[in-house]
Amino acid sequence: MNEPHVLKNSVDRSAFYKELDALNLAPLWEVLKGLVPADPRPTAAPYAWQWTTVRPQLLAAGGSISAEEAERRVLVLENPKLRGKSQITDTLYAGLQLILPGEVAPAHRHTQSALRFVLEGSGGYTAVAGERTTMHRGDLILTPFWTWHDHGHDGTGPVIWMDCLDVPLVGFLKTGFREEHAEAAQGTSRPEGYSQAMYGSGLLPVGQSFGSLTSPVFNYPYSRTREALHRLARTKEIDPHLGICLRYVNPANGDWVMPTLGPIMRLLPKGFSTSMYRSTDSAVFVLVEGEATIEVEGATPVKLKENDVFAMPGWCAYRLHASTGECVFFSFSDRPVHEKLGLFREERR
Ligand code: GTQ
Repeated sequence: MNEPHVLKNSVDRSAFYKELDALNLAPLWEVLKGLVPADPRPTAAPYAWQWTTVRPQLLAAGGSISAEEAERRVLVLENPKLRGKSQITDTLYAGLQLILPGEVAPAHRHTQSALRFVLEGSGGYTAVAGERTTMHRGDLILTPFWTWHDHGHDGTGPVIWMDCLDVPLVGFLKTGFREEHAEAAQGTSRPEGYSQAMYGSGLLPVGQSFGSLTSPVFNYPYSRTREALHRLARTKEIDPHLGICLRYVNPANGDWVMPTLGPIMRLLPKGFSTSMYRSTDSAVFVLVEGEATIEVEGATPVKLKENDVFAMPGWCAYRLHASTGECVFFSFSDRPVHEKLGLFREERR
């Protein structure tokens, strides 16, 4: 039999650690519990941005730089615990973009996927991969990764939307590529409404096969979303943790609309409070209609009004409350990635 092992110097390891350090080596046992934590520890904090505070600053940006010069005239929503990183949560980017009448935000494409959720105005449009779509408040517009997109405005008054991108994730993977289009506004090859009619009407063209990663529909109009939610509010059993909660879908395969970003719309009836809930994905909420309260466990409840934005880090327990009338929340998160990697977990209390 072998002799049992005896430690030579277990008291003062510092000289040994210095030797390791000079060789670009590090002892795992000093960091193991942080590397492989018992549960997720987001750096981001829960945080609310009020529309009435942010909107005037965005309009001020409109007076100080053109959309052409800025390329994208956006105020980035920076999580207070992640300042300088252009992150609203540990994994998500969000910003508020302004476009004014007659302006064009020039065409480009990048490997980051983007969603736009329209907050104000009419007459704004986005052109995506050769088709233009007009923006109305509450519409969800997709610009799938590596598709040409430019934004413009043929109407009157400011048009404002929230940009939702997977910038931190693509940055982490070091897979960012971008290109500028030769023209500021890309040409269109299909009439407005083409994709909606072809793919977004409960019908699909016979004999056409689809790539599985992104939805062939790129505008999900609020008029339809709202109609669905309100109809269900009259008949559907309400999930105690989620309310009446629907995800936007790729009609070709039933999956999320994009590989990295999962948008959701939900309605809470008047006075309804959800039970405490948490999930691994981090999310950004926008209150679309009504007045609401978000209560994150251990924190003072925050009141939200229309167009207020709330950053919800992953694995934070929270409840939503429809304070006065019924309320509608848009949210997006990185849940599709968690699901694809087998990492998604939720806890319903
Ligand atoms: O509209 O293409 O907020 O590329 C950040 C990066 C918007 C856009 C952002 C972008 C865009």
